Amino acid sequence: SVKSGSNEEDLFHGHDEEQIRLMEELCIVLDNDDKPVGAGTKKLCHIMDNINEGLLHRAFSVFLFNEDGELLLQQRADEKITFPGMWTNTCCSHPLCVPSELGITPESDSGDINTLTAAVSGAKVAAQRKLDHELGIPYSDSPLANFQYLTRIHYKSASGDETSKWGEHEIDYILILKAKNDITINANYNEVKDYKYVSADELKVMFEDKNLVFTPWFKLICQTFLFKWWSNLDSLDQFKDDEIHRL
Ligand code: DMA
Ligand code: MN
Repeated sequence: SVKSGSNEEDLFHGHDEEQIRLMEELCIVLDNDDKPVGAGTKKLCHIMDNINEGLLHRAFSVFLFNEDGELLLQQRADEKITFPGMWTNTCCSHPLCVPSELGITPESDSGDINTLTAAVSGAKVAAQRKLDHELGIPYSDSPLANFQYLTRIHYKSASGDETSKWGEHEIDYILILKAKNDITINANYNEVKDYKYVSADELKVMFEDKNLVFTPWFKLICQTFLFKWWSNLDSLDQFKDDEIHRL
């Protein structure tokens, strides 16, 4: 019984028009094993009442490192409906329910939609699109072949306190992008309030600052995997797996 939000006015009250419009995007709805079972609007997929009934969707998280091994962080715009103003990894969003982002091509067999290979290639296409949309990073600075897929993370989190109407429940594809040149950035301030490159030590100092708030998925990834990956950027293949880590 997926709810469309009992009171439309109330759900979107005071929110940004552009961000409300983006809630019409079609996300990929999943079963617990990451198999696509349908399409759901970004709005329906992020309503906590639906999440609490088990609604799950596909997402990706990009970690972009510059040539000095610093990680590009972003602070989410205050206009974001979910997790506004929070610091997080370079870019996150959802592969949409379109062939290129489901990872199917005209040559694909009908069964390919259920393969990890297809899902990974769809996530990379979506990642390239959103690096451009959020940070103005041109496609030439994010060639699909340069994304390294590492693993999947399944997590659930409310946006704000437990009374929050919005939240996340995703299987999140982790993609690493190691820049081979200076990356052009032209931030879209409807998406991103601020951004900065940090070393691992600088990030740890940020975590001590009580004025800064971090997204729950970024904190989970930091607590589990990030620093291991970060100190082995030249040998990331050892961390690649076919698992879904339930965090
Ligand atoms: C959703 O990110 C994806 C993850 C991994 C949390 P988001 O809220 O930034 O998505 P969008 O930019 O599409 O609003
Ligand atoms: Mn989501």
